[in-house]
Amino acid sequence: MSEKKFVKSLTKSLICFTISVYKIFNNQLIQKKMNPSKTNQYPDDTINIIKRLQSFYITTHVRADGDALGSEIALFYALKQLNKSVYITNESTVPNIYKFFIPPSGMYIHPNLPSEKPEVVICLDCPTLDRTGKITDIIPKDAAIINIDHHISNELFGNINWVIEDMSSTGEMILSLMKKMDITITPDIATAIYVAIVTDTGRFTHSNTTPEVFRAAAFLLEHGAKHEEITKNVYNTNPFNLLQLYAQTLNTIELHLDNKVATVFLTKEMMEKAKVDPIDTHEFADIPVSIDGVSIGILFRDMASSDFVKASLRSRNGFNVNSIAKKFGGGGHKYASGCEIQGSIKEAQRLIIDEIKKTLQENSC
Ligand SMILES: [Mn+2]
Repeated sequence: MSEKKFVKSLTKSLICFTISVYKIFNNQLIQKKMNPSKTNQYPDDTINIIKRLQSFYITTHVRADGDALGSEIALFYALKQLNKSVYITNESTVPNIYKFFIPPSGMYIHPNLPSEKPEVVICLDCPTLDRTGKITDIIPKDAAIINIDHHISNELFGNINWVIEDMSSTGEMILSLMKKMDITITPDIATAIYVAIVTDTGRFTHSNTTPEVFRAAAFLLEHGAKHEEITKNVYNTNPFNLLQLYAQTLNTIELHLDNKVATVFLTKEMMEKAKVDPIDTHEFADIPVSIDGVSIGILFRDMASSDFVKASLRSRNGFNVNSIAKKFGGGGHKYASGCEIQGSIKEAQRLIIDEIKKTLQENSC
């Protein structure tokens, strides 16, 4: 090697080394600066990180729903607009009803993963880091974690935590972030955020349907949200076997505690016979609480790959189901929460009803 070539290669190595040291130092600085036990009311720190750093993963909770996917996809397009390197990495497959709006590339489902490692991981709609499932294991140690969420049970696990409980959806938060960052709201972004809002408010029926929600929805329609396509795909493309399973689930309805609590079951056998993916049964949880006079509704579903039962709780009339779910290691929102209990559906039902009974008695004292 000539002296000139040697000097050139030495200089190149030195530059690379300096950049690496800077990156590590920079990320550690970000991680140190943020107090992990604090939540921010404003997205300013999030905006700073997005502006300063270049490579991002976006992720969400297992069994991603409309809000999770809509928020991820909207933020993905926004970061692309800013010429960032960005990938969506999720544990769970996308439910059929949401496939119509996923980006043509850049979305990875575990164990498929992008080869590029991120400087920042943005967790959306995810109350704990564990809820990202297998994605937890692929987060690089030196990556900064931004936690954006509206769950009351959020554990503030990020280096930055932008968590606002009284937001209708994570999608509504992402929209306000984009407005602050002057992102152009394209029809793709508007569609994704509309899906997030319409699903997390139960088609504008849950108690989180604020005037601000309608303003956001109107704004999104003005910016090209594909309203008819969303309605058709999310609500009006029920496969026949899914509706048959829905009918069977309805047949399992039971009333408890002076008809204040209603339960439905979804067993492994029912799902196998109907050939329905559990991920497509998410809406079934809304059945029992819709009964006149009922304040708490619960769907108990056998989990496919374990001996656990997933309980999805819904409530109204002020009853807090987050506190019930928390007693079994779960959580969520005041009016919609979930937890996983080992054993049979009948055992899980008895445990949860006993817990609700205790809470009702305490409250009436
Ligand atoms: Mn949500």
